[in-house]
Amino acid sequence: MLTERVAVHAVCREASVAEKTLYRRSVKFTHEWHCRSSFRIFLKTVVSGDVAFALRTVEVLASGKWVVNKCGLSCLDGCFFIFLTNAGNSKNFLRGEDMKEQLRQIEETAVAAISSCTDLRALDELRVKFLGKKGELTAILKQMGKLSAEERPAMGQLANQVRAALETAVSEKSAALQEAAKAAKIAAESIDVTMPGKRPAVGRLHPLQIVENEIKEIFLGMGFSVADGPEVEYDYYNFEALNLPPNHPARDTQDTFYITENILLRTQTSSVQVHVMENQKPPIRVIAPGRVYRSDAVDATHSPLFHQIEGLVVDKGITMADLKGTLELLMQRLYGDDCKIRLRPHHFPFTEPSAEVDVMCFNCHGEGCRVCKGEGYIELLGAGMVHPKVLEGCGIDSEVYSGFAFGLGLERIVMRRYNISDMRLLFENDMRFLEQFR
Ligand code: 2U9
Repeated sequence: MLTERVAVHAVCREASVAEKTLYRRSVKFTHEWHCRSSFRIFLKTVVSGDVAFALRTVEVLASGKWVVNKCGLSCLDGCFFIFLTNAGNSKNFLRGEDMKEQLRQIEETAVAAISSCTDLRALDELRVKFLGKKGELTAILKQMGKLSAEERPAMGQLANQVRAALETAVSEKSAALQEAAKAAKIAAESIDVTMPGKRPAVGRLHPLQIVENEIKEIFLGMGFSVADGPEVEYDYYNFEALNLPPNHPARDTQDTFYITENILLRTQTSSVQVHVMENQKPPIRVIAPGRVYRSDAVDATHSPLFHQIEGLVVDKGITMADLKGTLELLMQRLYGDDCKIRLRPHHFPFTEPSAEVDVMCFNCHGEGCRVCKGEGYIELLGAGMVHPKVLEGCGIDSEVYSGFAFGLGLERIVMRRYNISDMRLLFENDMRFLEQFR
């Protein structure tokens, strides 16, 4: 078929100028010019100056190698010039084949990334990256206009297929991730109802409290009340009212914690009984448990803070026999019915007569052993008949009323009962020690 010859002049600033002979009418040609860098190519009629045909796409490949191919050109007359300008972006021209390749690559990359996605946030980022308004697929579709009219329909269909494939991949992955998250949540929150319950940590009573409660119960059973009073006390109630005049050695500061000239930490709970006698007319039957303070160095048997339980009975006709009977009952309740006590004459300023009270050794029952150092008895408390001056000082007529009083150190009883050799164990709050007691 004869065709007119047309001349195509390739004007390429950097490439070798190439002139190729093309053929008219349904001209189809493929030529390769090699340029050093990517260029933009225009096909344009020279004679009429206007485009006698729609611009045809040509591909200038990133490698600088470019191809003018399969351009269905029809030209009235004149010749074609190919102007090469450095477009800087060979992507402005897209051959159908390359667009297909890009779509295929995008689908391959996206589906791989979506399927390896591990969380919903990352999945959404992928969705935006590929399918978003500024996504990679959209970017390609925006170049559809540069395709030939013949290529666009098929390319559009392919692009839609790719979009649909990616949207399906995203929605399937999203459903799978949501299902996995739900399953993980259920697993994390699931409980095995057959598991045994967690026993709540329950506290226990301190051994001092255990023995104090036991002694309180014994005296409550004898008709006593429990009295309480301040630990920071006036000198009067701690000493003077107990027939301990000023300058008495017991008042020495090496034995007592003074806060001011006449305010101190009580050295015995006797002050509580004084308050009771000031406020209550006989009969009086009280015990006064509580903390007391003495300026002692800490060692296995001494502590500046320790606990006492004192007792006081004031009524008409109270005698030493009442005192002995009460204390013997106390010890029998603590150490057994066969327990006996013995009184040894002693002196306390606040009682007359006074006695040290020994309890039969609960280990050898009076025979003598290592525990009682061969005595058969162990000293546990002091007692006596309330001194008349003390009664009078509280407004109680000592001609009408009499009374007895006693005082015991709680630590001493506890250490004996539980065979504790060091008093410090009672105050250090070591759970290994405390957890042994119920
Ligand atoms: C009043 C009158 C008299 C309380 C008594 C003792 C004997 C006694 C010590 C035992 C060990 C203190 O803890 S300890 O160091 N106590 O020996 N106490 S008579 O006499 C009183 C109490 C209050 C109004």
